[in-house]
Amino acid sequence: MRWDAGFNPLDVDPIVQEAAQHLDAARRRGEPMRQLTERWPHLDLPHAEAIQRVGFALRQEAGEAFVGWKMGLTSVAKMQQVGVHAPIRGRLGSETAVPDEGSLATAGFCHPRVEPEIAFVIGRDVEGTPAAATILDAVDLILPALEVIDSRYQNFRFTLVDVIADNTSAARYVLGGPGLSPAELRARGVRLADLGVVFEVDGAIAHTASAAAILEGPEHALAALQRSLAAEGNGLRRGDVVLAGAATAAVPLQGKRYVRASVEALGTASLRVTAQ
Ligand code: OOG
Ligand code: MG
Repeated sequence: MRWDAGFNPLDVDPIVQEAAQHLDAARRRGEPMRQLTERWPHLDLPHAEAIQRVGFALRQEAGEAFVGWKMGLTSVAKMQQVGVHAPIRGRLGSETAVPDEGSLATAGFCHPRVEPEIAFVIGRDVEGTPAAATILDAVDLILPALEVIDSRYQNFRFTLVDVIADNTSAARYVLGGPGLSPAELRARGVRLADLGVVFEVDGAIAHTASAAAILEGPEHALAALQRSLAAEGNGLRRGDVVLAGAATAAVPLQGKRYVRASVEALGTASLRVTAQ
């Protein structure tokens, strides 16, 4: 096993190992499973993080590369949709990247949903816990993005522990463009939190939001992520991709043909959807 951060004794706990294997099988087969916390009610947040780590290490063993991080449940719309009211953090893998304007078949997933995102590409390693106001100094590019989420649990229902263990439902992501650097955004006199987000599904507007719906602005999601990494002696690294968390509720992907996220000043990210 290869680990993406320091060793944690929970990583070799047999229940953690078994839970990670179950989730990985559900992911590979596209067959939803029972919540882990129904079977093992004692599972807590450290277990959940360990299950996520072990699950991602299984994918790395199979050749997948770590690309970066995703924040989730950073907006009220998202928290209300899934009934879990705390921001969460997951890992992005190279096999889950879909090119902008690329196509994705819904076959093989459990019950995929799609949501609009704002992504950061990190330009330099981050140390300590910079405030939201200064963490953008470490960012190279801010991009419009889409995320496909696919809970590996039946009925897309889970507790906080379950969803963290399930790598925060991460399934696919699309980085759009053209994007702007934080300096270019500042030069336009625009604040990141003031950008409008329009989410279109099959040509109709499904949801609109302001980027301010993501915590107090997307840079706060980045600062919160860095705080959680720094607490483990880790940090954001040059080249990492980070999703800030959706500003709107997600929409079921099944039966749809085309989805597009437009973020004011940043551009668009889009995805063609097929059944097979
Ligand atoms: C959890 C993942 C949440 C976001 O952007 O809020 C997320 C879920 O809704 O299944 O990715
Ligand atoms: Mg998301």
